[in-house]
Amino acid sequence: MYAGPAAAAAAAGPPRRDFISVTLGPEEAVGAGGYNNSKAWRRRSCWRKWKQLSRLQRSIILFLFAFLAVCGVISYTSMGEAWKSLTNKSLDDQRTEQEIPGVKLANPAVLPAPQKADANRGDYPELSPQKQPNPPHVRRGPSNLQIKAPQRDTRLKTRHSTLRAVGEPVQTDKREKTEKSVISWRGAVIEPDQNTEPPSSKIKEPEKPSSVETEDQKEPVPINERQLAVIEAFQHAWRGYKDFAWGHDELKPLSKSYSEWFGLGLTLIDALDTMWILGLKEEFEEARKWVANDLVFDKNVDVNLFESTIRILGGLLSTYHLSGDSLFLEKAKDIGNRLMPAFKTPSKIPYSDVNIGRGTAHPPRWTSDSTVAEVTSIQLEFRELSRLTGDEKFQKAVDEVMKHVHTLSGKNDGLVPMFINTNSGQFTHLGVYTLGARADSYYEYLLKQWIQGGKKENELLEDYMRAIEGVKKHLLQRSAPRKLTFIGELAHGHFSAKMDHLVCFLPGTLALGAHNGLEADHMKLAEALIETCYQMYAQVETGLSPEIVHFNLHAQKGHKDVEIKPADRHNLLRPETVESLFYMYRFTGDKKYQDWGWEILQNFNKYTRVPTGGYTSINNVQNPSNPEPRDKMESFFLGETLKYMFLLFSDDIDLINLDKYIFNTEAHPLPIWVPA
Ligand code: DMJ
Repeated sequence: MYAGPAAAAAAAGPPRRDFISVTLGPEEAVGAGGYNNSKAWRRRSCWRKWKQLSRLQRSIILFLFAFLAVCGVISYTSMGEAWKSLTNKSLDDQRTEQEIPGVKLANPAVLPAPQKADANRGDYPELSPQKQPNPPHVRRGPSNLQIKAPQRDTRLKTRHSTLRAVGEPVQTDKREKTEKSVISWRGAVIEPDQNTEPPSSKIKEPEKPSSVETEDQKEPVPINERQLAVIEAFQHAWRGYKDFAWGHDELKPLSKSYSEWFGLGLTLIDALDTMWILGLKEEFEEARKWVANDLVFDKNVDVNLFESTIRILGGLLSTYHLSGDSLFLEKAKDIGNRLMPAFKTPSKIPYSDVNIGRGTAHPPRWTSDSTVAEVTSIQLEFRELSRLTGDEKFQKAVDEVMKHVHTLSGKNDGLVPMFINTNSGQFTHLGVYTLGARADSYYEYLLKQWIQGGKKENELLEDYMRAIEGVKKHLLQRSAPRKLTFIGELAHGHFSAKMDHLVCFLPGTLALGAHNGLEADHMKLAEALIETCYQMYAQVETGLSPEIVHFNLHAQKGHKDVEIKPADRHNLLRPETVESLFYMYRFTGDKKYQDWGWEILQNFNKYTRVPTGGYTSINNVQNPSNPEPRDKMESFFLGETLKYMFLLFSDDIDLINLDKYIFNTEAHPLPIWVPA
């Protein structure tokens, strides 16, 4: 029917291999004024028009087409990403909802893809990048808990509700639900991700949850009455912080306001992993939102390297490990990078202060010294950051400090002075030795780094063992009348019977060392010292320890072992004794340690609890009728004191298993790289 055009085309020469010959038939109709919208006609007419255009016009059109094509490709890619993340999120939501009915995990279960390790990582033997953690709830957990309902004592539930809801109607169902979710949620996740692979191995993609590993399931240990009391105390403290200090560093519970130190929400960050461990899902979710939306490190602010490392970096890293939520790792990387300028000193001994917005660092205004405990107690955190990111610079910087301090003269049988110069790299103010402020956590981190790294770094162990011998030789004494073993101080050859409450970390550290195979007499010493630390509470009118005590060396009628000077009788809600009680109970199972901790908690409730929310430091532990509240709740009360209380009262050795985790000096658990 439409042969005409085909014939014309044939006459014009060899037919072009195109569709025109077949489909151009309706052209006549067009010529007759009929409507023709066939594809072929449109193509040919376009082609004709194209030919009629000038070269310039054609170039412009081609350029426009190219431009539009590029735009199209770009927007397609970014929409794809957005779509993917939306889809992932909803999948995660579905997954968590499925695994614990009615309980939505705070952990979004999307695990991070850590940065690639530097090419030369092989030069650095201790560094081994982290294998991506399995989403925690795959290992132990929710599905299991659904099958076997946790055994719980109904009496305890009732007590919990009384504590939580004074003046509120009792709602048994709601209460039961809350408690169930608390147990499931927390019990599901406390497994560290350790990596024993050689450092050269590549960082792996996150493993997708496939099935529950049945061998790792176990009956959850029910929360007991004392733990519930800790949860109640935490919630009371948190309420004060939330109402009056949200997003600020510290709560001032009496004036119902806050104080700022770094302006980085210190209490909130310090408390994150405590909430996780206590199973406080709602509080955790809310705090997580603040971290996601409001925590900004790009600020023109000077922060103390040590404090921000142990509280912020440590808190973010441990929360990342417990929750598997990559938000916390991203934030940890950010603050870790911003702290690095501190190490740019002539000696590589870091400055005390860093401006995290400007990237500058400096010592305190009055000196070029740094504190020994500060520069030697940032290692667990920076080493872990290197392992997670594959970026060796963090570990390199802090290892260099330890190696340098290892070689320094000025020690006394392993005991170190309190200051070190950032220019010369030498100890200063020689001749004064303490296990209290400014030196304490040097000793703690020697042992803990050795454990963290799989007990291979012998210099750390040597320094630790030597130091404990130094303690025994120079600082150990017994008081009168009760012959309490205590640790004093040495100043230019003179012994002083002064002991900071801070020193009470030592029994716990000694016990941890003994548990890890060090000499049994370390455990004996730990037992003697923890008794002393307890007496620092028990012998005081409020049952709370002062900041510093002086021990009597000679019996005097009417005098106890512990003397307190007026300037030292404050209590800052510190954790060290409770921390050591926790280690002692874990390793001995002796219930007296739990009972001692319980007494301490009750006395905190009696003398430091502010009815409108929060707890406060007090000025006078010797005056029960007026302990003189100071109007400040330190972040470590939530980060450490209450966390260690909760763990002390627990009979579940897997609730932060000490063969798998090592606590930093702010009570943030980090994985042991090669578990025992
Ligand atoms: C905490 O910040 C840390 O435990 C540090 O090591 C010592 N001081 C406080 C708690 O007392």
